[in-house]
Amino acid sequence: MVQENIEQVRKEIVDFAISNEQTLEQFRIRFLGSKGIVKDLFGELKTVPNEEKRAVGQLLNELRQLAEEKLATAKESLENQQSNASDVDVTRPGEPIPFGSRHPLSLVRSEIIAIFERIGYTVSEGPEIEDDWHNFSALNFPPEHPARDMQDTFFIEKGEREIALRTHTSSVQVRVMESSKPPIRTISPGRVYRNEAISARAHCFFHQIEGLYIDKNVSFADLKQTLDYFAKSLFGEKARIRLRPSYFPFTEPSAEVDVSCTICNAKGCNVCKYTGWLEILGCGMVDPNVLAASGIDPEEYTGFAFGMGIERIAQLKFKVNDLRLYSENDVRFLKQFDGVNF
Ligand code: 2NM
Repeated sequence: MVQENIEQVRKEIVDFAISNEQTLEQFRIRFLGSKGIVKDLFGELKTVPNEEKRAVGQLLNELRQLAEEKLATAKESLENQQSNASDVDVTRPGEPIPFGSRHPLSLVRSEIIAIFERIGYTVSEGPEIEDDWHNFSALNFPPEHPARDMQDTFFIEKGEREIALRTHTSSVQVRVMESSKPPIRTISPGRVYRNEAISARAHCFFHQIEGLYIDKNVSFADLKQTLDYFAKSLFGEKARIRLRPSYFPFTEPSAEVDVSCTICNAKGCNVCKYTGWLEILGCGMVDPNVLAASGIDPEEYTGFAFGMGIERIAQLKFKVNDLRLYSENDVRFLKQFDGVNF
């Protein structure tokens, strides 16, 4: 019976294992060749009674299709195996992933923090969005001080509750004084905001580190000694400092601090404008009003504070002449700090 033969051949086609080019060709010849089984079966169609021809013909067509599909699929998968084998070396090591480098401001911040940690300072941080109390009032800024103007400060809310982007990290130190008892030795690194037009020498945000030391009998001499230690640690043993009288609302007396020019060793060059000195920070004895506002008794305690711009220090260390470079993320700038470490 042709029908029985067809069923047997169908099984044979399904079970036939094609594993390489030889078996592929054997399969083709056996089932689909000009003298192959499928052709033979078609030849037997004439022996089938007329009323069954149609049904048997249909079965034969399906059988041929099955064989053709199996041949095509096997051929394709063999070809894929070959191209994989020739093009891809699975043992080849991967492409190396390029490492980034640390940002110069991050490098300088880490170095400054490490210098103060060696003499017992801890790091404190606080919010960038501040209220008027912590950014201005507690720091002895009078109500009409120009820094409280929209022109200098980015205000978020005006009126009853004044909320602004902090203009210095002294606001963090007010929070530390409010929440802890002396002795206090802390440095506060962070981003601060000023409403200024962006240029090579000014930006609407920059980074500060401010320091605060409060205890019984803290003196101006302690401040000078601390800053001298700091300047020598940062710029080398040859570095010297000098203090010039200045004014800040939150300190009295106040001073600006210069370091001997690290470029020309104080002989005079265009970086120090032939003065031999570079300005690096501001400082002073914390005003008794600030201590009192933050809940510390100025009769019992005294303290000093100082503040510096990280961009300014990085500019001196790395000779960066345009502030905008720090925030443009140009890899040609950033990759110059690859491998720099403190
Ligand atoms: C400076 C200069 C002088 C300063 C003052 C305080 C606080 F909170 F104690 F009042 N923190 N930082 C200070 C003093 C900052 O930056 C140029």
